[in-house]
Amino acid sequence: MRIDILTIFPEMFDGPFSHSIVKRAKEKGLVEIHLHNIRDYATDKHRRVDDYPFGGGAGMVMMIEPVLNCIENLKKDRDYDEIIFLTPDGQMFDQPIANQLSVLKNIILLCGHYKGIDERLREHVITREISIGDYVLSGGELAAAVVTDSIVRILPGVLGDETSALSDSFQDGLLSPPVYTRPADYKGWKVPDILLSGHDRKIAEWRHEQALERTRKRRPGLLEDDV
Ligand code: 6GU
Repeated sequence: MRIDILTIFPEMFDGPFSHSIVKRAKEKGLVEIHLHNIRDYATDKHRRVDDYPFGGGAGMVMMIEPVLNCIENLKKDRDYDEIIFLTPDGQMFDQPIANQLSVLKNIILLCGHYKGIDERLREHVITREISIGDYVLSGGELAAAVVTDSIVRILPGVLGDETSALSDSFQDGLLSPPVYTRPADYKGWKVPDILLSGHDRKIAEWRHEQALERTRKRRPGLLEDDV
């Protein structure tokens, strides 16, 4: 899979993509992540990427031309399955959307800034709009990093233990059950006996019950179908 990220702050991605699972996925050649500085596609001598809103008001608006130049340049070399704009008024991101995106070949993630981007880009160029939650970030970069991480970790071959992504919270619509490691007794804080029993079927049943119970208590909405 190939992910092209369009941003005015490419350095913001140095951290999240240089460690852990995303780093390993890149090294294994399972994902290519390309960062593009929108400012490099500005057309005037000041390398301007934003301008005042028509009709007045506070805040600046990202201009069509630098963004579109960058996208058109990428489209010369390959077709894109989705051109995604990260924005707080987009569709709420969740595990099913991460799963959908993870089967695509080429996607673009556009990070917005200022008051937003010229609406005509949204009408004519953007194919999908995603928000990562009901709060406002300074820009789309952190959201793009979140979306990228969630996609990359479920790409086939990325996780060593092929089943471990499947047992994630949300992957079966439930929260994950509690987990424990050594010691079995920490100063009187004991691990549930069932986990030490060696009885695989009973352990699986216990984990499923715990997952259900935890979901019922913390996120009952997840148990109602399609709400
Ligand atoms: Cl995608 N962008 C910004 N700026 N803020 C957000 C967001 C995105 N998702 C939640 N808050």
